[in-house]
Amino acid sequence: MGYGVYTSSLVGGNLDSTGNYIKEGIYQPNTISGYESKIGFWMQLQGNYTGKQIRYEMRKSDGSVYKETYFYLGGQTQYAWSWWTPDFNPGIDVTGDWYVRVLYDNVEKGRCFFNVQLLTSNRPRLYPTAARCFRKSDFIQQDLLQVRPVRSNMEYTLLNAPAGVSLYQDSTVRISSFSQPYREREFKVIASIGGSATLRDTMIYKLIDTTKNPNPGNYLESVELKAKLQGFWDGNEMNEDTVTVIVRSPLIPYNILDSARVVLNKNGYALANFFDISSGIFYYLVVKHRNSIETWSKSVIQFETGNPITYDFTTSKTKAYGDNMIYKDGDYCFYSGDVNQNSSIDLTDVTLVYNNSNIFAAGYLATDVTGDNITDLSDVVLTHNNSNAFVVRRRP
Ligand SMILES: [Ca+2]
Ligand SMILES: [Ca+2]
Repeated sequence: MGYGVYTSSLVGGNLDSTGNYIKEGIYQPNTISGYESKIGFWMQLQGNYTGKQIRYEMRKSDGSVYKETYFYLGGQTQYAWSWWTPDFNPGIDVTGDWYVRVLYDNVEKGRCFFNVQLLTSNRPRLYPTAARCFRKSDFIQQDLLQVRPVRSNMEYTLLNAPAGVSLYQDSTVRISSFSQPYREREFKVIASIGGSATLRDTMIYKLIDTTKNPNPGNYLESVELKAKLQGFWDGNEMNEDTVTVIVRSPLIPYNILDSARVVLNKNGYALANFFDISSGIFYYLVVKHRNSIETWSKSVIQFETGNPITYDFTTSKTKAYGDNMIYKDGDYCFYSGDVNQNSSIDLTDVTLVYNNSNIFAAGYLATDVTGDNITDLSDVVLTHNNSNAFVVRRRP
């Protein structure tokens, strides 16, 4: 499990032989700390050796067999490989002096070369004690995570964990209950050395509530959003910025059911994912931005299982509830200028922008309604125009 780049310790090496009957190769990796539970063997043979057996033996330095595995070469391929997942506790027993013996089953004269790779890592790796229980579609109530190599200063954090999942005494994942509204839910445990962005590992858990109907709904729901921000859009490109996409109930009081923070790119696109809603049910889609008027979808929408839906605000002002958008350079845009996010653009906002423009305030500020990281007269003018037009939020 986990992300990132493995550091491969290459042992063995290439063997180029034109001799008769290569029966055995001995590869001496010397001392290796194999912290991986998975050891990769990879072999390339030139010639058709379909059906031939390749056997790998891990032997201790005294010659005794420690573990062995084998596989048969498939047809029509010159390449063969095998993953071997020993059932021993990784990071302990495999450490030491040992070697790999590779046996060929009657491989004929030819040119052979192969690598045996041990995958090890310089960064901490997480191992679930109950790993087998956490595979897809399984659900257990507790798992103790172990980290190898043993490090001090480890930090454990949960990411996107649903309610009921907690970390106990740092490294024990506890799932107290799973009466969730969704059928599937993924969450992550991240272990890092002192919060390091690189010296870390991620364990992914997938919880599946098999009591819930798998179809429709209760999966990840997504919307491909297109929206433009009036001040940020110059008719050619938009200055990128973060927005919050909110999914609300279709009925009074239109409760917030889920939300996602995404970046609208220069074309006004963003993909927003939601975990706590279902397909086949109607929702309002709401977009909030630091200095735009909160804008609601014209009417309720439905998500689809398995495919993102598309919602494009830019094609018509009628895409917004109350037709609450302004046309600018080819696209309909969210009104800019609600600097204090009180759902109206008025003199208060103009004053805030004006004050910052007097000192040419630079940086990521709410008063920068054009998104160019400077608050100046252009921001004042835009906010002032929308204030004169009494722009306010429109919602059901
Ligand atoms: Ca305002
Ligand atoms: Ca500006």
